[in-house]
Amino acid sequence: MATLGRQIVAEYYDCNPDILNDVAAIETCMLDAAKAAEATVINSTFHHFSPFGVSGVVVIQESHLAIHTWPEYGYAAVDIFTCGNEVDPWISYKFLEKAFEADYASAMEMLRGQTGQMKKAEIAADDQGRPEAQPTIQHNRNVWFTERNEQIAMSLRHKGDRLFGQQSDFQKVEIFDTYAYGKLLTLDGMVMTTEKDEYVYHEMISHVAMQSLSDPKRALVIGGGDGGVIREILRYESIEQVVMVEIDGMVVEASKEFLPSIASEFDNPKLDLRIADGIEYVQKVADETFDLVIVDSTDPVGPGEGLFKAAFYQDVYRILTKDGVMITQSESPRFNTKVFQEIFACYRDIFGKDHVHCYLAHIPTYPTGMWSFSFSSKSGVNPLKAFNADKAESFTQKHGLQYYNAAIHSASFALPGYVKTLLE
Ligand code: SPD
Repeated sequence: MATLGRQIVAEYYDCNPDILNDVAAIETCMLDAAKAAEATVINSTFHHFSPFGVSGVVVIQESHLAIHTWPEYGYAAVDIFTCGNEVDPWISYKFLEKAFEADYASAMEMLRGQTGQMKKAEIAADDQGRPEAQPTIQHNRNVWFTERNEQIAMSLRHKGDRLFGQQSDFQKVEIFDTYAYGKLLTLDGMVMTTEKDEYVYHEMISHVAMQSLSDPKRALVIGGGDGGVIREILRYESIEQVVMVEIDGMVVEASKEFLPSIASEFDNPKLDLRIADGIEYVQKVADETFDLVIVDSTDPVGPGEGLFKAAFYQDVYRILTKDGVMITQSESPRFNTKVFQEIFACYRDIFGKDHVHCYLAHIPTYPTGMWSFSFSSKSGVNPLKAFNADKAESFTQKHGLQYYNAAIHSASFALPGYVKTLLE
């Protein structure tokens, strides 16, 4: 029977759930399945959905391959539609069975568009007598990384291939190449930093304290495996030593290889890098050791969870010198409201209500764009009074900082009404 096309409707059971929940892996599998059947790929669009699952389509010159995955069931539903006789859809079907590590797969083929049942209209080709045009086919990949909670999502389009992707002993470490923000480092599916806006976070977590302290000599950085914080702290001549305690050596190594502009100071002789658990480290440090402690944690899931607990901050308080300051990233007031409120309450319990200040910065690649930091001081150093605007401004100019400056220093402590209310 003559038909216009063939469609295979396929089911894959007991697949590898990690593959089914990985948008970059699914896109690659589907592209490779199309290419294995010698189809010509034109376009691909893939999205990750909440809380699990990937949907996407590969448009081929000979029709399409489409997929929806349910990682929680190890199940994928696929359809492969091909026109003409050049491409065999069963090759793609078989390819995907292997690629998804399916224990069981089934499929049925439908013949689409029986030509004997249709009348073909004479439609004039728009070639005006010219020889048939041979369009150049350019594959346009449309693959998105998405960070989300149940109500809010932030997506970045990337080039499709993951530059780095490994499960460490602590978390999934991935690096993508995004169109708008350059290379992107994610941990367990959460944005940590990107090449094009990292300066906001790293300048604001470092310079607000450094410009409020007089001659800080010893700094401790907990986390910060991409190297952005130490890069900023080590700009200061007063700093004699920076101890950095990062739990995951894989983050440091991946950053050195793929984010060299951020991970640029790992060879600095003032740096004492320890791949270790920051919570255990602070327990062993002597009282009043550090002038500055910066907690550049991940979000409070996985290895970052203990860095949001009172016991850890009690140790940080103890190891700060008399006028010492602690800075933390304290999440987004909108995206992580509960954590934001709880963590500030915790700091106030430990440092005293008037010794804790919240400040904000605009970070485009973090969900909601608004991010908070905390400034907590042992003796009541006030970040608005203690800093010298002229000194801060000349430091900014000398080092070509891109976000921090004297005006931003003060302005960042001005809080919108709803943020003040959350903190009350
Ligand atoms: N959701 C992002 C929370 C911030 C995590 N730390 C960023 C690491 C950058 N050095």
